Amino acid sequence: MSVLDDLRRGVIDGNALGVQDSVKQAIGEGLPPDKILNEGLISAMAEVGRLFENGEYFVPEMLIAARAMKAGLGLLRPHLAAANVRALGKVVIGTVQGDLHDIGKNLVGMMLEGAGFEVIDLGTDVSPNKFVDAVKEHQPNLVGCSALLTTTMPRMKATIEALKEAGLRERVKVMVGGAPLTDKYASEIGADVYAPDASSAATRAKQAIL
Ligand code: B1M
Repeated sequence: MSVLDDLRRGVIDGNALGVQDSVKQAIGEGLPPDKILNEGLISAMAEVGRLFENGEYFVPEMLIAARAMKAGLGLLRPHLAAANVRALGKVVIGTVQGDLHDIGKNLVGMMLEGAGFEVIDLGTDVSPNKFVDAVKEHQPNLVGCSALLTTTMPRMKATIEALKEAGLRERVKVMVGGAPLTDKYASEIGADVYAPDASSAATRAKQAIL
């Protein structure tokens, strides 16, 4: 078994220490960080999602797998970011109000860092006002909103409206993403950029601000 097989197995089994060991080993073997991310961690979480959808995994197993993945992400983060030293711009990112899913948002944040952005992560359950306050404080080029639930998608529109009301909308680009979103929905709510995954998020964020 290759180290990436071990890594995927570790995430699927929710073995956080094993995942950390595999990430360290993969880095030690000189595998590119984006390969460890895409073919290890992201690929394993896709399998976890499939197992959940097939009724083979339930919420506790998902949560344990998610924690294992995050343990690996923590170790990988500086290696992704290290490739680029000069910040291309600043991004404020968060998962919208009512939504606690952060794995995809964290991946997007890491890919943005890897692409050379400075990333300010507001975490999960971020209210429109908190996004507004962060834009005032950090003056980013781009605001990134993530949502994984159909019930929380409307909070993206509320965030864009709050930026308008605060007179900040023209100063920042807004990028949205998350599994239930579509390009069409992003346009309807007035977002500037929609990205279906973490790698395209990095590319499209660059295109949007450069
Ligand atoms: Co939840 N969950 N979950 N969950 N969960 C989903 C999303 C769900 C589709 C599962 C299902 O039913 N098949 C479903 C949503 C249904 C819907 O709304 N249509 C669901 C549900 C219902 C729930 C609860 C309500 C369950 C319950 O309690 N009954 C609950 C809600 C809690 C809350 O948020 N208030 C809940 C809870 C949880 C856990 C806590 C157990 C855990 C989250 C742990 C965590 O994030 N820390 C969890 C998980 C892990 C999942 C699944 C299995 C996996 C999500 C994930 O991490 N995917 C998910 C099922 C699935 O996706 N198949 C599911 C991997 C990640 C890499 O992908 O997040 O899509 P994703 O991110 C991608 C892209 O979407 C994109 O790039 C990322 C990387 O490529 N992207 C962006 C994301 N954000 C972006 C932002 C951008 C650009 C691109 O720009 C800013």
